Amino acid sequence: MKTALVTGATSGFGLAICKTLLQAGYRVIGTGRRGERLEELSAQFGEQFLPLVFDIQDINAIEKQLTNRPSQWQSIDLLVNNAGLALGLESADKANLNDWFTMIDTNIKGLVAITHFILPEMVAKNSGHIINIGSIAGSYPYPGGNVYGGTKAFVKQFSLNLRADLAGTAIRVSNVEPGLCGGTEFSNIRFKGDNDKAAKVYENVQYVSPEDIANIVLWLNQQPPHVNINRIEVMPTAQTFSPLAVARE
Ligand code: NDP
Ligand code: 8X3
Repeated sequence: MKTALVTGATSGFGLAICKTLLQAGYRVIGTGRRGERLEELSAQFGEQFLPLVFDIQDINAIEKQLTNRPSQWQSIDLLVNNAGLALGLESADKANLNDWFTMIDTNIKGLVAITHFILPEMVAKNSGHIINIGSIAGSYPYPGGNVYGGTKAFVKQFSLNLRADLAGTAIRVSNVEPGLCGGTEFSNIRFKGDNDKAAKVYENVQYVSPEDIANIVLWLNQQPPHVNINRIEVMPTAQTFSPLAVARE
């Protein structure tokens, strides 16, 4: 039986990934700040689920929680670095600096801290798979994407550079790069509780669901051990490209 560690398990993609992996027979460690939600999930999922409560921005808390996890949960086969957020959609000159720092601390520093903790264990047993949740925002710039897109570009390049460092090992690394996805709290958080504004993002469009992303994560890990999907970019069929903007005089 495989053991997965999924960050950001309290909602959205992370919650769907936990459910899908549990249904597929994995044991799952789910993390997040909202302990009550994790306790509810623990009651729902039973002993195949281990909740760990910590803020991924807090390096000491990460180390403490992961070091103290029960012995039967020590060996991780699949790490899903999913916890993350966007804050604001203002242009760079109007953006809030603390929002930028929070995105960097969560999407970059939190992700690398978890990876730095778990990776040596995987190298020691020469097996494991790290699946990072990036974004199309890491490849395609858009107005107001500034630091959020920058953090996801980091996640993409970090994923590829991990592959380089892991040459000759059996450890796999994949970066999932979703586009417009609904059914999560992403936009509610981006727009700081303005739920009407958040709802408009998903109006009259068939978006990609958390279950779609969870199925992709499972599929990536179910590939034969010699197959590593480096990057996978996922958009709803309804989302596509536009011409570059030109400011005319
Ligand atoms: P949600 O807001 O629904 O879920 C985010 C999860 O991250 C929550 O479980 C939250 O847990 C956790 N999290 C956020 N900050 C912290 C923190 N400081 N410490 C610990 N956990 C934290 O969003 P999504 O499911 O949509 O997003 C998941 C990932 O997918 C993110 O990395 C996002 O950037 C990415 N993504 C989302 C897309 C979308 O359109 N929805 C598209 C492309 C990528 P808690 O609040 O309990 O701490
Ligand atoms: C979330 C997708 O396009 O809002 O990463 O940046 S987008």
